[in-house]
Amino acid sequence: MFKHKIEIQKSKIMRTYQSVFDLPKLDEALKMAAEVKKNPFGWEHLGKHKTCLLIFFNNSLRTRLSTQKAARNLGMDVIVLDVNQGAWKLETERGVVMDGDKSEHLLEAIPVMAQYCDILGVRSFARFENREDDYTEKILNQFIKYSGKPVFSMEAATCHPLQAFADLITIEEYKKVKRPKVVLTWAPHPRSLPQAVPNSFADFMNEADVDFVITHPEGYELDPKFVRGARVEYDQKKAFEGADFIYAKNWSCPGVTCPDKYGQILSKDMSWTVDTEHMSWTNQAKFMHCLPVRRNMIVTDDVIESPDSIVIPEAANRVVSAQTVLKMMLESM
Ligand code: AN0
Ligand code: CP
Repeated sequence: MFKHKIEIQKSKIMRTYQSVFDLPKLDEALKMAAEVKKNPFGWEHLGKHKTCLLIFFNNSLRTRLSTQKAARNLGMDVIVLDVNQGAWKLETERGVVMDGDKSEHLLEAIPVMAQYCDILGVRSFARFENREDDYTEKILNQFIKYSGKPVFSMEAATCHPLQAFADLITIEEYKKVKRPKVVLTWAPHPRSLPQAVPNSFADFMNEADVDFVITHPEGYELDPKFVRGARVEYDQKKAFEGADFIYAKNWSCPGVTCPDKYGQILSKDMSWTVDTEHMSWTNQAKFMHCLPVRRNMIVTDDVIESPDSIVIPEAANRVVSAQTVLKMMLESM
């Protein structure tokens, strides 16, 4: 009896947030998100006298603003640090003779930053230098290990779980059938982008009650740990047939079927750009994208401006996902 109680208590503890598996239970998290959306100031007391530090190694518009808003709704103080603007240039490799332009080591910077806050958010994209470093989340895991504080991901090397949670919240709000067909489609882009968004989207869709299909040109196979049992369809038209949601995103080569091409652009095939003809193959699907999006590369003006585009409510739900996660982390402290 006693042991059982302890186990239940333990299962509610959320010390880190880096993937869907850190949420206690997805259906409970979704219910909590709906409550948070209805009553954003209902938990203002939780963050009183607590400081949230948001550390950005990369650019951001949505994550930067929505996470600050979420933390403030919970009564927290927020500090934002753009590491590459105004802080010392950081060395991240151990054992390096630091005689170059990097003045400080991450191994001091992390515990120092942790002195000034109660909870830390980190954005650190894939570097594409070494697949193993990226896929073992070398940077984020150092924050978890050396900060001694609760840490959450604001897009790390392989996952963007605040985005994917917001995406699932949005799908729940807009779905017209109990089990909608959701299609993740690759689309062309001029620069090499990480796999974090599609990986986390797959992670969440595989745990949700949806019919999930992934479509992309050959060579763009996502890591099996994210694809799991999902259907992969190389024919984009077949994948789109009967879809209720189209989720477009570019990603670079994940290096699964071609390890030497990790992080590279394998195709710029514009026939994959989501246009009105693509959308006509669907069941009047809603169009989604995490943003920022390159118009007329990923999606045409007509599609993103159409009444079926839900990219703005999707971005609005970034506050809800961040606030739900921060609330659960504060309750675990
Ligand atoms: C980033 C990416 O694809 O991971 C961030 C998306 C939220 N996108 C760009 O760098 C354009
Ligand atoms: N979707 C998203 O995370 O956007 P930002 O890169 O602007 O934060």
